[in-house]
Amino acid sequence: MSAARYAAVDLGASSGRVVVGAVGPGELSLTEAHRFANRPVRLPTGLHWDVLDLYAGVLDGLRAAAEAAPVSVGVDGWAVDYGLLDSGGALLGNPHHYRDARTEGVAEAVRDRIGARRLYELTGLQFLPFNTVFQLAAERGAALGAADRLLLVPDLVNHWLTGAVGAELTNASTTGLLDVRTRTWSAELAAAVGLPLGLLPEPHAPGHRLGPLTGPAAEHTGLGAAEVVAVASHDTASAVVGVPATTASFGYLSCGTWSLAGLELPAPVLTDAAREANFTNELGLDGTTRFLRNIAGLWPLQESLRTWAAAGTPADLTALLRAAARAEPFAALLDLDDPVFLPPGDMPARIADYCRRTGQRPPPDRPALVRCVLESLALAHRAALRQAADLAGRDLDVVHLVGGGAHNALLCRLTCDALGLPLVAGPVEATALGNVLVQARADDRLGDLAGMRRLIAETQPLRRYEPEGDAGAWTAAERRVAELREAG
Ligand code: ADP
Ligand code: LRH
Repeated sequence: MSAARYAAVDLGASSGRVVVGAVGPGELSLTEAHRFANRPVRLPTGLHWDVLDLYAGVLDGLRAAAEAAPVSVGVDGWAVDYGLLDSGGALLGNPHHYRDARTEGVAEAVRDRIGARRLYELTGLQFLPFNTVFQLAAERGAALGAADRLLLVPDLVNHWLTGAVGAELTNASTTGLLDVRTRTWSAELAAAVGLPLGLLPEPHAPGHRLGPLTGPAAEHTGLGAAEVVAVASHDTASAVVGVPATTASFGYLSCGTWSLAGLELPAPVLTDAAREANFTNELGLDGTTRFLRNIAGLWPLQESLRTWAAAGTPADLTALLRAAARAEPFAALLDLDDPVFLPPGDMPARIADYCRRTGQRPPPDRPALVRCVLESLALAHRAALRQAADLAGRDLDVVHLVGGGAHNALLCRLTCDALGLPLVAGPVEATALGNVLVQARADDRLGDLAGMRRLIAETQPLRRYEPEGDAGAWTAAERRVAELREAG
């Protein structure tokens, strides 16, 4: 059987890409057809995604992919954000960015009104101020009243490509509106934020066929013969599919703009301890649970690079990482859960302020700042994965780090040492691979999840790290971060 090709659209917070995956017996390869920047826009109404520009990137990418004659197209993207459509199908305004400040205070008020315990019992989700349920409670203006449908971003793209309306389950599980046990929309929660339940479309599982590309999408891309298949449309769910695990006792770090640190489990963990530790139970492929915590990830580094570039003094990331590897270890540390690191802005200034506020010397130069961010991230990785294993009663024998962070050898080394476990870095494009493999399975080319992962492990370049260095130094650093958190 020769290889078949599938087009994967992956919309990340920092960039979007369309890749073509070729899948055959013992064969799996990816070719990038198109990559485009994802540049949020600040309007008087707040911080928005430029969703039409992103969709233009999707169409251009699919047109470039058409040459490979893909059997199908799958779309994944970041979680929680949505577009509202009126009864004629028109988009009611540009979707807000989850980093927009409009949920400040609102999220806490909704949580307190419903009760943190009840929310967790119903949804199993960690409290993040931008969960869809809180964004809806913060909706101002007329859009919600005029809306006929709410579509999460990948579902919106699927709708524009095919006309189909639906809610893919892995992404629906991030909204704070899906009942974690029944996997249907919760009428109680929708009512609690004044959302008419009818706005939420019928959920479907990954593998569901949405139909062929139609209308302008088919015309522009030349892909009228291809079908759109629902994949695990939450990018993190696709990334977890793309983890090249070969044993059952693995932890993962899906590390890009965010780091998502956790375990794959057969069922949710809904204990008080899991809630208090703010762990989430999002849905994965084949009914699995993604038991994980969000960590700030590479965002503080990304925002620092953006700040320097905007000031006319851009930095070269490769050179900077080389210098950071030689910088003084553990000079200053950050509690990356501190809300000051969430919104866009002048991150180097914020890091310096944070250090002053916590009685530490601000990083004296850029390499020191990068070292401080990466060590803090490695410590956050350690804390989250150890806590996940504890809460789930599991032992870990290996950690997989996938996503753009796998390019960052210093981060991989620090994370491996902090955890004291072997770490396998790669694939960088785990999300796109997970997307492609779910399409290939819908095309009867592949079997179970373990088989998909074996194929990735056998075909993709991976780098293995073994723990080195002084384990005691990491324990001492962990204690310092705990003290910073208590003091903050
Ligand atoms: P997202 O899907 O959230 O947009 P990605 O998985 O694409 O994120 O990861 C983006 C991050 O990967 C960047 O912020 C950067 O820190 C890191 N990265 C990408 N390429 C490199 C590289 N060549 N060296 C080091 N880090 C890299
Ligand atoms: C990563 C991600 C993450 C969500 C966040 C909004 O891209 O989807 O899983 O929590 O974006």
